[in-house]
Amino acid sequence: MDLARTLTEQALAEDVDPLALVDEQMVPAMDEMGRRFDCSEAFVPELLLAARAMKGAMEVVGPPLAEAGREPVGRAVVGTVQGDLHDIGKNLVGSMLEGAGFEVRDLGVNVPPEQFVAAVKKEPVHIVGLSALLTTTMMAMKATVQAIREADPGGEVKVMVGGAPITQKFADQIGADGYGVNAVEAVALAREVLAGGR
Ligand code: B12
Repeated sequence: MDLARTLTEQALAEDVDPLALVDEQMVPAMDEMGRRFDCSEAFVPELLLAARAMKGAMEVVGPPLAEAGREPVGRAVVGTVQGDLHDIGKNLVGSMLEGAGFEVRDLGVNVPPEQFVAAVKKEPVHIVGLSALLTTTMMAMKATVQAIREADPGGEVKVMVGGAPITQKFADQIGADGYGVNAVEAVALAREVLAGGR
């Protein structure tokens, strides 16, 4: 974690674009860890180390990413759905939204539907981003979309979904307003929502 932090600080000191650092170095590195895990070249302890390294690097790269934005352009709530503890992708989505100028409230991981509902009731929110990495938690995503719809019958709050097992088809099935394959698409979706395109 410390090494990742130091290397990230060095890269930023050398004027490497923070977005390029995330997109071209950090995300592909995590993808590579996923590939190794899939073919039993890496195991849970290595994954945890990689996740901690990613977290440390994100703590360094997050503020400059956010600075790249200006006045808040909109409000977003993000969280990983109930039963799911994966937060790297969700954190990336949150940081990228901040980078795009959104004010982001991160509810964390293992977030029950009622906590998302409480967050959208508390203050006006343009968009909610739900993340799920386990096939077993996809149903919690469905329940969360339903709960938000019931709490917001006028459809003011738009819901976007993402995470490795999520597809456009699944997003349509559960009635989400949008699906993004990565954090870059999450930003594009959020902008589209603000522009009234969804
Ligand atoms: C790192 C990791 C872990 C870490 C998580 C650390 C952390 N703090 O997040 C640890 C070791 C804790 C872990 C635990 C487990 N894991 Co795990 N894990 C992974 C791994 C290797 C990488 C996930 C990751 O961080 N990817 C990098 C990020 C950047 O990508 P991402 O999350 O997909 O996010 C991107 C997009 O999906 C998208 N996105 C994500 N969220 C959102 C939201 C919105 C709104 C939008 C638009 C886009 C979006 O944008 C992101 C950025 O580009 C994956 C394998 C893989 N290839 O995905 C397995 C994986 C997800 N894990 C898996 C499993 C089984 C588990 C465990 C059950 C293992 C166990 N037996 O204990 C536990 C579950 C714990 C729980 N209850 O959640 C399986 C899931 C299988 C399945 N079909 O459900 C996978 C696929 C591995 C495998 N091939 O078996 N895991």
